[in-house]
Order: sequence, then structure tokens, then C-alpha cells
Amino acid sequence: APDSRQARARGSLLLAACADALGSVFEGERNLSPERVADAVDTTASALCWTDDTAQMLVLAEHLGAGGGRIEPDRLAAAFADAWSTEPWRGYGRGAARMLAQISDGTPWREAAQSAFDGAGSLGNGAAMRAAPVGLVPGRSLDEVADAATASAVVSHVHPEGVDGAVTQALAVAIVATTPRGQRLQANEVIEPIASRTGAAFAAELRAIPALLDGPATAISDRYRCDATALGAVPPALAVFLRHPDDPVALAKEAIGLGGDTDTIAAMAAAVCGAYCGEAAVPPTWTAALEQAARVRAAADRLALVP
Ligand code: F2R
Ligand code: MG
Ligand code: MG
Ligand code: MG
Repeated sequence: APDSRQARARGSLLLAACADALGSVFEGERNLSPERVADAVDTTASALCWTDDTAQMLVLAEHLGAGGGRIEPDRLAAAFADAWSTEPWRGYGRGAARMLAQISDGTPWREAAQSAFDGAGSLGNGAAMRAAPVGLVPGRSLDEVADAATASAVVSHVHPEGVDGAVTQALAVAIVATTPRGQRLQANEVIEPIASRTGAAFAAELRAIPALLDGPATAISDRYRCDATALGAVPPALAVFLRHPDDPVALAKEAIGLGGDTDTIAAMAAAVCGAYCGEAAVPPTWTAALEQAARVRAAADRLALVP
């Protein structure tokens, strides 16, 4: 059925993977010309190859699907480390690669995650960029989603902002995945349930979104850093989704056009959009070009069937 849990899960993971691939070409660039971005998004001539964002999202989706929707931290950390050591060329950042190498070499994940960034823990957006599957597990309350998102984050990101990024992304997906289509999406019905479950810094950035929904997209890149931190990337991704909830192509162009962490901001916005719109909204030219599309669909199907 077009609006089933399966359709929403497929939409979310497929769109996230496509947007990650589309955005990856521009990662780290600023002041992108709209023409360059539109050209890349509109003409998907070559294969859509995804990066660490999708690699980790698929690991988490498969972990949840195989484990009845529960996070088992030791096994999840080992699976992230395996994915990195098999494909270290996926575009991982240096901090993430160092930590995953330590875990691969036998350092307990708690120790590796706690000692990152001189003991502060990572506040990067890496726990958020992979968190969508947590919001796609059927039948969970928002408090349960927030707890599972936290458990999925802390195997690598123990800084409260790194955790809040994952909580925000998983909750956004969970909220829109159960919102009936055709009903106009109210920004505050998405933002408030999330902001009430994050720390003060994150809540303030989320509550700035409604003022950015009607103006030019440059207001978003003026307001947020759009970088590889959770606080700098997750709120603008949610803003772009709320500006284009049913238009994945416009969403991808705008998210990438912000510049900075383009693959990650586009992937996060797209994961929420796909959870809202379902698989039918994913451009067929994108899925036809997408690397390992069958694996992405299978991971979504298994998630949607978790009892
Ligand atoms: N990192 C990239 N792309 C740039 C490099 C790609 C290429 N391989 C290269 O090296 O040239 N992309 C991917 O990483 C981002 C997700 O990052 P993740 O997994 O959270 O990693 P990390 O290293 O933990 O954090 C990212 C950056 O955040 C800042 N940061 C984190 N914790 C900090 C702290 N406690 N204090 C200060 N800064 C902190 C650092 O700048 C980290 O580098 C995604 O974009 C993904 O696509
Ligand atoms: Mg990436
Ligand atoms: Mg639109
Ligand atoms: Mg990135």
C-alpha cells in the first residue's frame, strides 16, 4: 500500500541514500551556485554512490531489523567498525575513522567514544546522520524513540550535542512517519515534541526554525553553521524538510545549496521527507542509479516488519 509502514521506511532510507550520494560531490564547499547544484540533482547520469552516512545508516537499520528493533551496543559498535574497516574509503572524517580503528583493534567502544576529542566526546553529526532507522521501528512511543536514539548514538558520540542530534533526527522521522498524508504538516507539531526532549542548546536552535520557513534559503545558511557538527547541521536539515515536505527534488537542491556538510544535511532532510512521503515520491531516475538499492529496500522492509 502506498502509505504503509513499508512504503514510509523504503521512502526514508532510499531518499536518504540518494541525497547522500547527490550531496557528496559538494561536501565542504561554500557559496555553491544554484545552477551547479540544479545540474547535479536534475541529471543523475552517473551512478549514485553513497558515503559513510548511508553506510552507517544501513548498519543501524540492519541491526534493528535483525534484533527486534532493539539496540545491542556491543554488537552495534562492532558492526560500525566492520563497515569502516571493509570500506574505509567511504568519506569518513578523521575523528570517526580513528575511533572505529580503535574499536576494530579491540578497544572497548565506551573507552574509544569517551576519549574522543580530548575526553569531550564527539559532537559531530555522525550519530544523527545514521539515526533515521530508529524512528522507523513501528509501534514505539516518542520517549522510546528518544531512548533508542541515545543508545545508538553513545557507541561513538557521547557529547550531549552529538546525542541530541541523533534524538532529533530519529524523532523527526518517527513523527512524520505516522502523520497521515494530505493533512497539512504543522511545523510546531514536529518541532515541539523534539525540543522538549533535547538539551537547551539544541532546543534553542530547533525553535529558531519557524522564523526561517517562508524567507529565502540564505536565511538558513546565515542562521546555522551547516558544518559537520550536530548543532550546526541537524536544525538546518529539519528546516529544509519543513520548507519542502513533499518535494524531494526541491529539498535536495536547497539542502545541498546551503553548502558545507552537503551530503549529510541533504541525507538527513531527505530521510525525514521519505518517511513522510513514502517510496512513491522517490524519483525513479534516482533509484535506478542508486548503488545497492536492493539492499536499501530490504533493510527498510525488515525494519517495517519488526513486531
Ligand atoms: N567528515 C566528513 N567529511 C570530511 C572529510 C572526508 C574525507 N575522508 C577527508 O578526510 O578528506 N564526512 C563525514 O563526517 C561527518 C560525520 O562526522 P562524525 O562521524 O560525527 O565524525 P567526528 O570526527 O566525530 O565529528 C565531525 C567533526 O565535528 C567536529 N567535532 C566533533 N566533536 C568535537 C568536539 N568535541 N570539539 C570540537 N569539534 C568537534 C570536528 O570538526 C570533527 O571533524 C559527516 O559529514 C560525514 O559525511
Ligand atoms: Mg558522508
Ligand atoms: Mg516546495
Ligand atoms: Mg558529510
